[in-house]
Amino acid sequence: MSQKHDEHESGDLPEPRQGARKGGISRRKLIAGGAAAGSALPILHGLIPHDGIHQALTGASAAEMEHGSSLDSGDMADVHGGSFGPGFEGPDVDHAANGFDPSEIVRDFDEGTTRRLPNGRVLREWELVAFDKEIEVAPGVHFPAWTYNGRVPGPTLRCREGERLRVRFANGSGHPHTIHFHGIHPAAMDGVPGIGEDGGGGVLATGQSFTYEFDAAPFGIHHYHCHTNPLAAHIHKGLYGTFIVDPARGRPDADELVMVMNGFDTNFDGSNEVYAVNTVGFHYMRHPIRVRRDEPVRIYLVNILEFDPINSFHVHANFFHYFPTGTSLEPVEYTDTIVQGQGQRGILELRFPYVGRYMFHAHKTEFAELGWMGLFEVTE
Ligand SMILES: [Cu+2]
Repeated sequence: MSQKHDEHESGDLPEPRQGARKGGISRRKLIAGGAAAGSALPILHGLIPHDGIHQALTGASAAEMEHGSSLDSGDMADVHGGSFGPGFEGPDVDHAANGFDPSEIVRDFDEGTTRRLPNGRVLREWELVAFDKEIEVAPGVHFPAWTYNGRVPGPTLRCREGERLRVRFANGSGHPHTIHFHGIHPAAMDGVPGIGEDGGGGVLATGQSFTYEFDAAPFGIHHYHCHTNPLAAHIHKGLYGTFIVDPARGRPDADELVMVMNGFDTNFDGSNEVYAVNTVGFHYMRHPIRVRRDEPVRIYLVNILEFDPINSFHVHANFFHYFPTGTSLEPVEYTDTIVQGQGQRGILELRFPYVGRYMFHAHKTEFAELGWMGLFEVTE
């Protein structure tokens, strides 16, 4: 699927080659180095520059190039012999230093604060602050992120159809940013450079702030992200989050989860080295998502992945009902795999009839092997 590396889409493992620049490590080289499921973490740890942007800017040292090359030939056996257990028992990322934990993000819905307006409508308010922060996206792999409220993805904003919404945004980052919401709203509230500056909106320089205000419509699962140019950089650095508008009459009770499919170009070569749900590669392999047998589970799924045209979601040993964009209460598909382009999202509803551990992952094998896989742990 990669647009940039189609010469390698042969089905065979490609020959190791030098990366595009600087650190000399491409994701294809990661795959060639034997990033099978069980060995991917050590491979990632060994190959990706640990010091993020600083190292990428100065270039990798000769010793690190040697380190990377030495892995190319030595791990082919892992491609054929990998298992899911080994590789997930070593050091974890430092969630405390990150300031967020994907095991909490997956069930963290931010409903803001509400009050009743004189006309009877509910006014719902949030405060978002953009700031720069280094985060650890796989054990030992650091990334110089730009964040909303210090986390990637940003908070999952949740409201109800018909409410009035007010989002006060302050830009504390060293770069200009906006918040562009998906949904229906006036142009001045669209968070796009060159539109809305007359009213104090549009692109916001460091230290500036703006309050976005609009109605919650339509109901469904949407998202928000920075819309400053260059857009790929501003999105993939981490400025995005999920925006859920519940239908006025609500949805049936369920164990609700939010999953943002994302990735990170840790060596700035224009392609991702780490893929994930909710930022940390392989997190839910180390920390399975616990759900109850026969209880309804609802997954709010968003694809914000940059640089790759398509992402996908597959669950093992089960099927789900799929509601694209969540804008209908009737599912359109009963399946075990869906694909989403960037910006697409949808709601998945399912039950697990049997206890046990069940994988979920991108059905793009390369993404799965570079971090986008996890487990549901179904208990009584
Ligand atoms: Cu931005």
